[in-house]
Amino acid sequence: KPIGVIDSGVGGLTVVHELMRQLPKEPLIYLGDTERCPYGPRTEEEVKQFTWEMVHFLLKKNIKMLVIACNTATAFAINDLHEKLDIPVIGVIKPGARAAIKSTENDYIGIIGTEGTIRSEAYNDALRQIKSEIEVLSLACPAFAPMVEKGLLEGPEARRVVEKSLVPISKHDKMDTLILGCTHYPLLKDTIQEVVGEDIKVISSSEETARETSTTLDIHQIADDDDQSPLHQFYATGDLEIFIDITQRIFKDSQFEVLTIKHAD
Ligand code: DGN
Repeated sequence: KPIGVIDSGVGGLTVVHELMRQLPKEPLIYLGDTERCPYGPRTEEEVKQFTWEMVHFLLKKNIKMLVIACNTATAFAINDLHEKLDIPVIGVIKPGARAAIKSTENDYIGIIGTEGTIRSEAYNDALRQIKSEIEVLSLACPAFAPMVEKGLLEGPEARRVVEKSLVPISKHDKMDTLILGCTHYPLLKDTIQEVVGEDIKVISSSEETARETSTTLDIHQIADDDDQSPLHQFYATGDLEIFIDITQRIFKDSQFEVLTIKHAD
């Protein structure tokens, strides 16, 4: 049985990339709701409804586990999903918070994410549950995910948008760790790192999320050993041309082949 992975668009592919690296035998089914991206400005109700629609699509594909590779959907829907689904559900916020706590040396952490994620304060809660004295600085960057969905990942225009958006935090002298609290942002990581400077550790939740997926799998069904090269399936709700282009760019240096990309009806 495959592991299902969802996101509002292409961002969750950064988590898929890491899942494939850490769990090379596991077949994955990805669904990106590219048609309705971004989720950031939407209401909690809308995000919940869209997330459930994606989950129902994947349940029909018989997934054994669900990874919500979207911070906005995790912030608004994870409790509901945990409660109502009888398969394991992994979000990206707790793993992201854990990675940041491991990284910070002065307990001063910055978070960038969508308006929804920042408004929900889900990261503040997750960080303080691990360590109560953490200082948090958060900033919504609504321009980033739409820019990534267009395939603009580097170059002068991307740099201009990132610089402008990060002004409120880029001169901060205490923050030593910055969480990329949206799965689209690792695709802009080099530009973000350049703008905030090399003294700040810029971290994403994908490694920790894949690790949590792997530990959870230990107690559930792991793929058969003879499943050497699993067949991954990638679905998008919107335009396939741009989805294929971005997918090829994300997986270009990878030994893994993206085998099928289909439109999710
Ligand atoms: N990739 C999604 C997240 O991690 O929150 C959100 C992107 C968006 O819909 N704006």
